[in-house]
Amino acid sequence: MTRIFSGLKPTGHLTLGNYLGALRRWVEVDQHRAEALFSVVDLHALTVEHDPARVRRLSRQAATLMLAAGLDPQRCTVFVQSHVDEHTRLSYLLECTAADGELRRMIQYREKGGQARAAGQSVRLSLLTYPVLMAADILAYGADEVPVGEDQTQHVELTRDLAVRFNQRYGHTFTVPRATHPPVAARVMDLQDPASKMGKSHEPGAGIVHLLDDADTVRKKIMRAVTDSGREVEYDREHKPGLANLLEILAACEGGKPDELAGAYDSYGALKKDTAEAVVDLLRPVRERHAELAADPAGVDAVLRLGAERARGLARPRVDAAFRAIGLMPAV
Ligand code: AQP
Repeated sequence: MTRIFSGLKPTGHLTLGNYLGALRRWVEVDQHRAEALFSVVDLHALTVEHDPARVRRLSRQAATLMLAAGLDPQRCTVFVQSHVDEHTRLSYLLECTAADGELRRMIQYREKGGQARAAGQSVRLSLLTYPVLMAADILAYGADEVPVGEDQTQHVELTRDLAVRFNQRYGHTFTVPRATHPPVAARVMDLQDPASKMGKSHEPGAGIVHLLDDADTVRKKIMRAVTDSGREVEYDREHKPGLANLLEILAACEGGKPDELAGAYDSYGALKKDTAEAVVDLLRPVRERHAELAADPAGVDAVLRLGAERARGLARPRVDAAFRAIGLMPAV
C-alpha cells in the first residue's frame, strides 16, 4: 500500500495556503487511498526566533485543526514530531550524508536567513539543517509520496537525493519519495502582496487568511485584496497576479478552472465578493469543529498519544536498519 507522510509546522496560525496547498487534500484524498501519517512538525518551529509558550500553544492548535478539518485517526496517524525520537536520530545520519553546499542553496534558508540577518538576529544552525530533518521525517516512514504545496518541492528533491545517496553508499534502506501537489492553489499568494507566498509567519497579516478568522475578517481581507491595473477579469499569473490568486482560490473552493471562471466575471468587485463567500463557506465547518474539539483537550491528547505510538512502531525498524547500515555498532 502506498505510504504518505506530510506535516505542518507551528510557526503561526494556519492559513488558507496551508489548507488549500496541503491539509484539505490530506483530508479529502490522501487519508482514503494510502497509509498516511500527518504530523505537527514542531521541531521545525525552533529554527527561527521563537517564543516557547507560543510554539506549544500553536502545536496544540495545529493538531486540533488537523482533526477539525477532517483527518480521521481511524484512517490515518496524526502525531507530534517531537514525540517520536526516530526523527532526530535519523536526522543525524542524514547530516552525515548531506553536503553543506546543497543546504546553503535551499531557497527557504536564503530567504529566512536573510530576514533574520536584516532583523539583527543570528541565523540558527538548525535553519540550515532543517531540510535534513524534514528528509528524516519522510524517510523514517518509507513514504512513497509527500503531499505538499509548491514551496516545499526543493526540500522533497533534497530528500530524494539523500535517499539515493544513502542507498548507494550503504545498501538499500530508504524508499525514494516524490512530492505531490494539488491541481490548483498549490501556491496561494499573499492578498496584499501577490508576489509573495501567503505564509503563516508573515506579519502584519492583512494579506493572510487564517483558518480561524471569523467570517467578517475573511470577507474584509479578501475584499481589500490588492488587484491589478485594468478592468478586464482574466487569468494571467504573470501580468495580473492579484487577480490570478483570487481566481485560483475560487477555483479551489468551488471546483472548476481559474481561466474558465474568469470568463464569468465582468468586474473585480464581483469576483472578490464571490471568492470571499466561497472561502467563508469552506472554512466555517472547520472553525466550528475546532471550537468543539478545543473544548476537549484530553480527547486531542488521546489521539496524539496513540498517533505517536503508531508512528514510533513504524519508524523504529527502518531507523535501526539505517544505524546498522551506516556502520554503527548495535547496542550490546
Ligand atoms: N501559500 C501557500 N500555498 C499553498 N501551500 C502552502 N503551504 C504553505 N504555504 C502555502 C503548504 O502548507 C504545508 C505546511 O507548510 P509548513 O507548515 O511546513 O510551512 P511553510 O511551507 O514554510 O509554510 P508557511 O505557512 O509559509 O510557514 P512559514 O511562514 O513559517 O514559512 C506545506 O505542504 C506547504 O507547502
